[in-house]
Formats: sequence, structure tokens, C-alpha cells
Amino acid sequence: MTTKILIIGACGQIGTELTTKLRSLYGNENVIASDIRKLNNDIVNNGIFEVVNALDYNQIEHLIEQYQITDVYLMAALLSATAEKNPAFAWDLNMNSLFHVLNLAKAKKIKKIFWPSSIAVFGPTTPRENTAQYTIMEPTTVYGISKQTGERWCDYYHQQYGVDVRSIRYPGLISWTTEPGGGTTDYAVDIYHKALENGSYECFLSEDTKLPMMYMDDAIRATIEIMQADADAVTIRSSYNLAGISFTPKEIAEEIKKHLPDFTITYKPDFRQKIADSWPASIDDSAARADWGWAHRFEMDSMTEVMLENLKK
Ligand code: AKB
Repeated sequence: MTTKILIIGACGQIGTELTTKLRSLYGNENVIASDIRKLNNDIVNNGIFEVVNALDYNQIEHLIEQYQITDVYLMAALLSATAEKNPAFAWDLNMNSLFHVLNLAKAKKIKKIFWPSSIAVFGPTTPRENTAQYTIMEPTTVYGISKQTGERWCDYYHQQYGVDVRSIRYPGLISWTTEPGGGTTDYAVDIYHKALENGSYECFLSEDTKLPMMYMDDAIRATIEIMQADADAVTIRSSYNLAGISFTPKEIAEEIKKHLPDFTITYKPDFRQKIADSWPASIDDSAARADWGWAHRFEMDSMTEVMLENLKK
């Protein structure tokens, strides 16, 4: 049976690159991109695109029937910083969109789901270094609470109804094609833009705030690898820890200075500092490595080279 993919939230930071990659792998005719708005971009213009509200069950069900969808990638969500400003809507969007796709899989209308979780599932009581797959989880952000709860529901639907749902706890993601929207790790993208535009950057986190991060190409590859893995290999049906690199704003600034010696950074922590302080500094992803062969490729130096090279163009 042909794999037919629906991406919900295809125009966001991850969705954009994921859609492009999936189209190249599965063919434009087998990948349906959707988002709440029709923008004038490659995702809308270079393939099949539908306007969809992730909170509208009937709309999603209709698309699934129309295109005979087998796999859904649910990428629509409010991220950590934005969610703190609108907790009720964040909870509604992050939870109910998930229930919609889980229920569509339970009703056997789709075969497979990818749903992103996050390092935000951890909290201030979690051991911060090399954070284990199974550990204390007391998230203090609305986003983190929604992701932790979502993980429990994914596992429940798998255990009770056999739903084939697969998930990764993304760290902060860094790419040059799309800007992030509303996260605590967004500084790690913005810093490259400002370094090239202004030669300086004012960071909203303190210089020694170490967080887990990953270059987008690695994250997209992980997403596709877990979805293509044999069902039996995916032993964790809540969500997998996933690690790439960990660094502080000061360390990334030093790396940028190797290419742009005049670059300067100043620090003005805002409300996002508290969120960052509640998250791990580094992640133990040995379960993902053992179960489905995960290995990251990009380090801070190779990522910085690619980021600056492409943003300069
Ligand atoms: C955020 O900062 O909210 C996200 C995340 C780590 O999930 N990038």
C-alpha cells in the first residue's frame, strides 16, 4: 500500500523542512501539506496544500478520506514562550489536536502518527546533566505539561488500542530556512541572523544557560528514521529522548566569533530565563540509539559553518 502523508502545521519551523524532505522521498503527489493559513511560500506553491485547523476533527477526517492518508505528522503546536502568554489556548491546541489524530488512528482511518514531544517535559526537579529517558518529570510550563500529558496519552492509545504512534523529545532546533516561533531556544537561531545583519546580539538568556540543541537536518532525519523503523523496534511509545549538542549562549557566540571576529553579544535575560532554568542541560538518548539506530551528525562547529554560509547568501 502506498504511503500517503498528511502534515498538519506544515508551514512552521519543523513542518517546512519536514514537508520538503518528505516530498523528495515519497513524491509530491503522496504528501499533503496543511496549515491554518495559506502563505505564499514553497510549501504552498510547490505541492498539494490544504488549509486545515488542527482543532477541527471533521476537516482532518475529510482530508484523510479524500487523499486516502496513511500517515499523519502532527506538527501544529504552541511552543513554550507563546504558551505561557496564552495557557488556555495552548492547552486546547496542543491536547485536542493530538486527541483528534489518536482517535482517527483508533478508528483505523490512518495507520501511523508522528507527534513531537520536547525536552520541556522535564522540570526543575529533573537531574539536569545527561537527563535519563526515565526520570523525575515535573514540568512547570503549560507547554511542558501539555507535552508530558500528550506522551501519556500516546502510550495509552498504543497499549489499549494498538495505535502506531511514534514520538521524539526534540531539543532546541536550529535552521537557516525557517525562523522559529515562540520557543525558549529561539535565541540560537536569531543569534546567527543578528550576527550577520548587525554584528551584535542581545540575548534573552544569561551567558551560561546550557541547553540541549540540534541542527535541523539531524532532527528531520531522526523524524523520518523513527517513522521508517520497524514497529517492533520502537519499544517506547511515549516519546524518545534525542540528543545532538549542548551549548550556552557564550559558547555559541565564541563559535560565531571564529567566523566574524567583530561579533559582540550582550545579555538581558527575560521571562524565558526561568523556563530555560527548568530544562535539562544535556540529554541521554541511548534508548533511541539502541532501538532504531539514532546518531547525530552535526556538532556546534559544523552547524555554525552551514548556518553562516547559507544565511550570507
Ligand atoms: C521551545 O523552546 O519551546 C522549543 C522546545 C525545546 O520544544 N524549541
